[in-house]
Amino acid sequence: MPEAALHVGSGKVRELYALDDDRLLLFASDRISTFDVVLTTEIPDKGRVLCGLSAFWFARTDEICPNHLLAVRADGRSMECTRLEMLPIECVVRGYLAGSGWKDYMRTGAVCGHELPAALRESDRLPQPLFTPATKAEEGHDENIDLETAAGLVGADRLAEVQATALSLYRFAAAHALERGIVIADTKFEFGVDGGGTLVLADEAFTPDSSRFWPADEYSPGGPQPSFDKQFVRDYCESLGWDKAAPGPALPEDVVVGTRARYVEAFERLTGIGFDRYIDDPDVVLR
Ligand code: PZK
Repeated sequence: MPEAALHVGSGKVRELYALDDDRLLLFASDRISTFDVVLTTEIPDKGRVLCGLSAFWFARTDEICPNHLLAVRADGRSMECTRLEMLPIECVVRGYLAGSGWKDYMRTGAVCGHELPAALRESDRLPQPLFTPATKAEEGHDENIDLETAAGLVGADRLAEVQATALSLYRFAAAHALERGIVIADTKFEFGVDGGGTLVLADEAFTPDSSRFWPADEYSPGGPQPSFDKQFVRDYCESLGWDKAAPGPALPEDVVVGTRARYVEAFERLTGIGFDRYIDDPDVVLR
């Protein structure tokens, strides 16, 4: 892995290293999580797909918002990034009613303080995309918060900037993805602020780990939708009657191969670039 880099953090499937005072290295492993548990079986090239997709979106959204990407390393799974002061909120945008948004709507008729029309169904497209911030939980699940609470955490002016930026990013990517057969139902951004006070998009962007990707040709609101990337894994785990406690089951070879193919398909559809070309030269997604 990175030479002479200090390990500074772990996500469920990623690692963060310090390169120097100004730069970090974000390493995307091939680990996969399902039902909040990291499985023992890896999906070959999953980390490369996610790193490549993030880099692709960073390159294409630079005019909407500057981002932390400095370089993609030759391994195709490591990003050199600008070190930022991170905002203490998760910036979620929802275009469709799923996950905790659907749960909140069923309970209260609203999502993060946004009142919604009555009689929406699970997975329905929303009248307009919603900015639904959440707290960053050290452990367990992020908690949805209303805009007032979010403003208390980052300031009203910064929140307004983050909301407008997040909605612009989502509209851009969701339209691009839909033309290529993928519904981006929702997505989560993390933003930071650089030394000059400029808002900068950080972390990963529009990957299947930070977003809900649905196959557009199977979209059928009124219930949950299949996941573009993880459905084979979920179906296999459900078929076992696993209690969803760690460590989780090992995956059989056909589930691994099928899941790898779905990640590669997502990459190729969204980027229009052959995955082999990315492996050959990761900078191909930046051009
Ligand atoms: C940062 N994380 C979350 C992600 C992990 C942890 N550009 C940045 N500057 C400063 N801090 C961060 C970033 C970014 N991105 C991100 N924690 C800090 C995280 C992936 C793996 F272990």
